[in-house]
Amino acid sequence: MHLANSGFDVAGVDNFLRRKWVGEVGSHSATPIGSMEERIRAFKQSFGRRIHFDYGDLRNYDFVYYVLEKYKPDVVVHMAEQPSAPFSMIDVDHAVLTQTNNIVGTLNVLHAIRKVVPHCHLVKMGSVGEYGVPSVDVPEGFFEIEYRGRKDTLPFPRRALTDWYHWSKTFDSGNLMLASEIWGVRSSDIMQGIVYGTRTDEMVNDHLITRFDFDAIFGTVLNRFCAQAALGHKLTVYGSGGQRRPIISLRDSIQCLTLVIENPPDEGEYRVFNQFDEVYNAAELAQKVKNVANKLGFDSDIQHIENPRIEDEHLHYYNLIHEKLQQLGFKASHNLEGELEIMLTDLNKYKQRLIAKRDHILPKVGWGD
Ligand code: USQ
Repeated sequence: MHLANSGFDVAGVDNFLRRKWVGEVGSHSATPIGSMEERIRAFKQSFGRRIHFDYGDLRNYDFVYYVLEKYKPDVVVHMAEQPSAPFSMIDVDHAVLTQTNNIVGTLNVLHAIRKVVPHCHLVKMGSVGEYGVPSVDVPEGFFEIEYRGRKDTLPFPRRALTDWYHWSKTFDSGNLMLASEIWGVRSSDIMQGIVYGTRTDEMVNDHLITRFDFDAIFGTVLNRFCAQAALGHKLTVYGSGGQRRPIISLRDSIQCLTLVIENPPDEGEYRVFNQFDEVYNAAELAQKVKNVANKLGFDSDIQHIENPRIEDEHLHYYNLIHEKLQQLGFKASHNLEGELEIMLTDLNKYKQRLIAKRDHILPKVGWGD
């Protein structure tokens, strides 16, 4: 919506697996989401711009080829992946589904770009979780290394977070790098932190609002804490809460993606952005939500529960360099507290939808199960 509103011609592609999967794990979006036809109509009414749409699955190469042939895009923004670590840990079927969906979809996109639109810029949503949590500074993709007296510039080692989902993203990154090297595909690989927020500037009414998951499988930490505060559920910090993660608001994520699109890489270039704004640990995030919620009159409290994940939950070193987006002009558009206030106010409107799925707040999938 932001790109269409900025003058780009936009065509979307989706097979609605996200809403199907959230339904399968028993939950729903806190915000009510209409059909794609309704949403496109509402966008046209508010902004006078038409967004094109095709229903299809990236795992089907013929479909990917067809849709690129139909629109001949200058840019493909690929966000069509299974994005949940807990979902990938449910059992072997979900691990295989996550990795085949993500890796096969990306391979099909790369091959179709090569055949149909070889000069197209691929913007691929990766994850900062591809790096894991190493005890040294993490550069934006590449670093210079000297080993046994010789020097080279190499990809920074990916020792992803501890789940099959984050590893699927590292495999994608390798495939993007290879396509650039052998075919000259130009690509931007976005190592994005955890996104939070209920809206962007284009979400001017309920028909245009984005989905907001808060269940233990598809909800991400800050969104979950806000939903829990709005619901009157204790904020569920996993373990001691020392695990540090980078975060970025939805609004700023869109700002960054727009900058990446407006500043394409050279022919054959594979480049990496570390895309986030601030870093906190889970306990600090819970405290921030609690403070804002109490200020707004919600009765909110924090509870440390047994960590369902196998991860380092104690205070640890974590320093990711993030300069390239700032160099392109990125500036955080707000402070965290301000955005939390907007989220809590928005979520309070949908309290009945939160109450309806209260049973899906506590985690049921364990890494060691
Ligand atoms: N956590 C809690 N309480 C909760 C939920 C999570 O303490 O109720 C903790 C988790 O233990 C974890 C951290 O918060 O250490 C983040 O968990 P998350 O579910 O918000 O995020 P994560 O699994 O790391 O994955 C999410 C998105 C994924 C994206 C990634 C960016 O689901 O698509 O790639 O964030 S990052 O993790 O920074 O790589």
